[in-house]
Amino acid sequence: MKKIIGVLIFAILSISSFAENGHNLWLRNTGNKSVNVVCVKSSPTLNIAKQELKQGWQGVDDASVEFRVMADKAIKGDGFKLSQNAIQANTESGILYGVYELLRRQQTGEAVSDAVINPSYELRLLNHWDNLDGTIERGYAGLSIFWRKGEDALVVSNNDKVLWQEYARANASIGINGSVLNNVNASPDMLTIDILNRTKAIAEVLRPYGIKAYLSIKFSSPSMIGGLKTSDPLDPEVIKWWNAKAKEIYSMIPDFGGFLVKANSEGQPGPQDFGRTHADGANMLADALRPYGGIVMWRAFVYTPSSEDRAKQAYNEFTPLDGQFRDNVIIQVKNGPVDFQPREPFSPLFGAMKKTTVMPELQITQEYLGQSVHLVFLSTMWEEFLKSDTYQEGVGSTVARCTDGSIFPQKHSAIAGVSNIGLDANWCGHHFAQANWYAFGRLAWNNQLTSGQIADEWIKLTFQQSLKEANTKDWTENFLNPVIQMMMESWDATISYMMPLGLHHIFAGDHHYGPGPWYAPKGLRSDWTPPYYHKADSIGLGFDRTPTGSNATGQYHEPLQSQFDDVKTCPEKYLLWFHHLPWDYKMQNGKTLWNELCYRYDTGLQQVRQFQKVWDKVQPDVDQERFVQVQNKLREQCRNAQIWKDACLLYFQQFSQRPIPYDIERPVTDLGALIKNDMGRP
Ligand code: GCW
Repeated sequence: MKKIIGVLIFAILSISSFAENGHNLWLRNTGNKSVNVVCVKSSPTLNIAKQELKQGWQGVDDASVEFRVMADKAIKGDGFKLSQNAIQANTESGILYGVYELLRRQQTGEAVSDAVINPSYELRLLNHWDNLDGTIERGYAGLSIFWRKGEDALVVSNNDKVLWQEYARANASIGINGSVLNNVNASPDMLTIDILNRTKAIAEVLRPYGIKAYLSIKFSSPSMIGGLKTSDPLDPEVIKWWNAKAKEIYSMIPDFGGFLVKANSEGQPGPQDFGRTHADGANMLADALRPYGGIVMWRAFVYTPSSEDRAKQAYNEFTPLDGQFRDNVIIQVKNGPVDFQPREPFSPLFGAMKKTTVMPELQITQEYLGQSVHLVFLSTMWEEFLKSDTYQEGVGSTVARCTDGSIFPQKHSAIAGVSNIGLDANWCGHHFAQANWYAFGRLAWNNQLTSGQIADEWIKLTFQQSLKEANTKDWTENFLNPVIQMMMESWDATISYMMPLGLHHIFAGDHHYGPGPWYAPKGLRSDWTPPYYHKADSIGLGFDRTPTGSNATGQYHEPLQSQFDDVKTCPEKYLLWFHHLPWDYKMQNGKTLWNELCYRYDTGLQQVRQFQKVWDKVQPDVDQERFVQVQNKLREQCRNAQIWKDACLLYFQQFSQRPIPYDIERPVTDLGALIKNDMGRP
């Protein structure tokens, strides 16, 4: 009897659960129809395009699709012209992108109408913060897929190649065409022959998918590995060394993309160590790469422990250099002026550098947004950022247009995302974190897409079991819509339970996971401690960045400057970013600042509770493996959201001396215990 029941349970389970570990990402579906591909040429890229189309075809049975690699003025860069029976592009990569677009449309039920589809940015890159020993800075999905330590560190195994190929395919399918293979806190060893050989092997796997390899370099490499006495960018020997290094790299990797540089930032060496400017440093490298078509991405993430507001420093340092950079230098700027916080206003450098190419750097890995535990769909944040109006060249000078070449004449245009990829079976640690990788690629391709559309596509590709299912009302109502809604609200929820109303950087320690508004060990530089940012006192809360404070608002173009300065017109989402306000300050809804803060924290927590309900309810439509994993993550997120709420409210209450409104659930943890346990990395 027991045996029969066992068999029965097993049978039921295997019908209802089609085990999936997430490794196939949004590329799970294969087609069931046949298609003829007409293509006169053959090449590694075109062969992949053919194979993908045949494997994924879900259109009319026995249809023919022609690939035409043929120049057309309307088609830009990697763009393509799409119709039911043909894909035309200037480049072979363009054909591949056209194939993925066609397949995505078939799978998501979007019509295939004749259209020219061009990318917003020429260079669409992932930045891996992977170290040579295989660890990943701010990585939460296992070790590196590129590097490892140990005896076989330099062996290129078959498994490596398979994984790199899967990685390349996933990237190509969303339009990503470049990968920086190592951490911006770069090891000088990156440029040694052994590592260059491995880089070459990686580049060879990425190449047919239209992806170029780039490296982060350490500015002091000439003295650290080159035996030179200095790394001064104006020293003839140093220049010679970099020229020779560039030549060596390109002899091995003819399509090498270029360098990414973190210089004079958080202790990294840079040109200022020799009394030179960022422009001197960047230009020297750019000149070395120029003969081969390489570029330099020079980061603007600079700040020192000075009396100047950290949020102002990058602008102060870089705007005077506008116009001094070579045209193959791109200044890479984080979306916000501080550091990938849950929410920041856009960095005022966007649109302000008018004679220099500027590229946005987004962070896909969730360093400050719950790492691989919290379900946070970052597309909504990036959409808000890209659509922010800088007003630098009149109304409509959005960050998107200031960076994609629509406004300023620029030789290149680019965007980068700090990768959330590791060796975990599902690549990203959290199944829903895959949506952020997907969204980054889609927005890099088209910076006008809406997050709603991206979520819709991603869910269909990632969860639907068949095309038939996608078209049913049931699946749409019971699965697609509630999950889209959950994703669309998730960023907002996280802001609410972590840092509402413009609060920022109130994390514990340096792991950046849990709350630590109190964290200020003696001797630590103050701009690395939360009190520097929240400035809670008996009067109120927030960082005064108006003219009575640091005057960071002065870095924004009118009308933003006046709008941010005036507490009545400053968007409430940035209120405490720009203002220090009394606890009894009246919000637009009539509540006091203190009460509003309490309600926001509580709302955020309630939203996560709601996400749990949404997820539990969709169980019948998800395979068991992914269902349980996401369910467990949501439970942990919920517990942690509770800790965020309790920690922040109890801590700030010491200053506000006001009760938490009585209709809100009471804290369930003691502040003393929270401080003592200082919630670490999960
Ligand atoms: O957000 C901070 C991170 C560092 C990172 C740095 C940067 C790579 O905490 O880990 O270092 O930014 O972007 O350079």
